[in-house]
Amino acid sequence: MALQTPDPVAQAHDRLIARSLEAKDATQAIWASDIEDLTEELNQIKVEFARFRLFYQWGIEQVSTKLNILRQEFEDIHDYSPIEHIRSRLKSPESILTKAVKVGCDLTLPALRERIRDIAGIRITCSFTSDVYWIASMLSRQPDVTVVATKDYIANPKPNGYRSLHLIVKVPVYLSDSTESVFVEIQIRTIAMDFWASVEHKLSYKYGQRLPPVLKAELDDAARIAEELDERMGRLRDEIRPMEAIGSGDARHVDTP
Ligand code: 0O2
Repeated sequence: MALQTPDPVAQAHDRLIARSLEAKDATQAIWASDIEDLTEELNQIKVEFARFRLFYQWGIEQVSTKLNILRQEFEDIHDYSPIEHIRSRLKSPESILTKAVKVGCDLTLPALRERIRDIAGIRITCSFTSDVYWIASMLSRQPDVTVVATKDYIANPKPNGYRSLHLIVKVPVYLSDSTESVFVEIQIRTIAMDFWASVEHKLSYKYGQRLPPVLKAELDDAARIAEELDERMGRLRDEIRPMEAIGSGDARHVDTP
C-alpha cells in the first residue's frame, strides 16, 4: 500500500471544511479573510520549502566539484581515473515527506534537516572495489568534509545481496553572510554492484515484497557473480599495476588506488 504523504494543500482544505462544520451559522462558515490567510500561509510554506531544498542542491554542487577535481587531477597525472561516473539527485518534496512520515519525523524544517539525511544524494561508480575505498578516503580527508556515518554494505552485504559503500557527510555551504552545513548521502560502488542494484531496484519496484522465487534465485545468483567479477577484476588489476608503474617510470603510479 502506498504511504500517505501529508499534502499541505489537502491539509488546508481539511481545515477549511472543519471550520465550516464547526460554525453554527452557515453564513459565517468561511470568511474571505480566512481563505486569504490560508493562501498566504501556503505560499509561505512553498517558498520556505523551496529554499530548504536549494541548500541541498548547493551541497550536491560542493561535493560534485570536489569529485570532479579529483577525477581531473587523476586523469591528468595518471591517465586513469578511479571515478568512472557521477550521478546526483535531489529528493522531491513528496519523497522527503514520505520518508519523514515513514521514520516518524516531525514535519518541521529543523526536524527534517536533522532526521532526513539523504535529501541530497550522489552516486559514484568506479571500476574496482579498491577504488571505492580510495574515493571514500580521499573525500573524508578533506578538511571541510565531515563523515557522520558510514554503512559498508561491501564488507557486510545486505541479505538480498546489495553491495555499496554509503557515507553520510556534512559539507558547508557558503552564503553571503553565513555558512550553513548540509548532509549529503554519497553511495560509492563498482560498475558490477551498480548494475546489480539497478536491476534489483526495478524488480522491487515491479514486484514489491512478492518477488517470484525463480527471480529471487536469479537475483541471488547474479549478486554472487557480480561479487566474483569484482574479485577477478581486482586480481587482474593487481597484475597490471606494477607493470604500469615500471613502464611509465613514474613512481606516482604506485600511489594510485
Ligand atoms: P532512493 O530514491 O534511492 O534515495 P536510513 O537512511 O539510515 O534511515 P536507509 O534509507 O534504508 O535508512 O539507508 P540505507 O540502507 O543507507 O539506504 C539508502 C539508499 O541506498 C536507498 O535509498 C537506496 O538508494 C540504496 N539502497 C539501500 N538498500 C538497497 C537495496 O537493497 N537495493 C537497492 N537497489 N538499493 C538500495 P532510498 O531512500 O531507498 O531511495
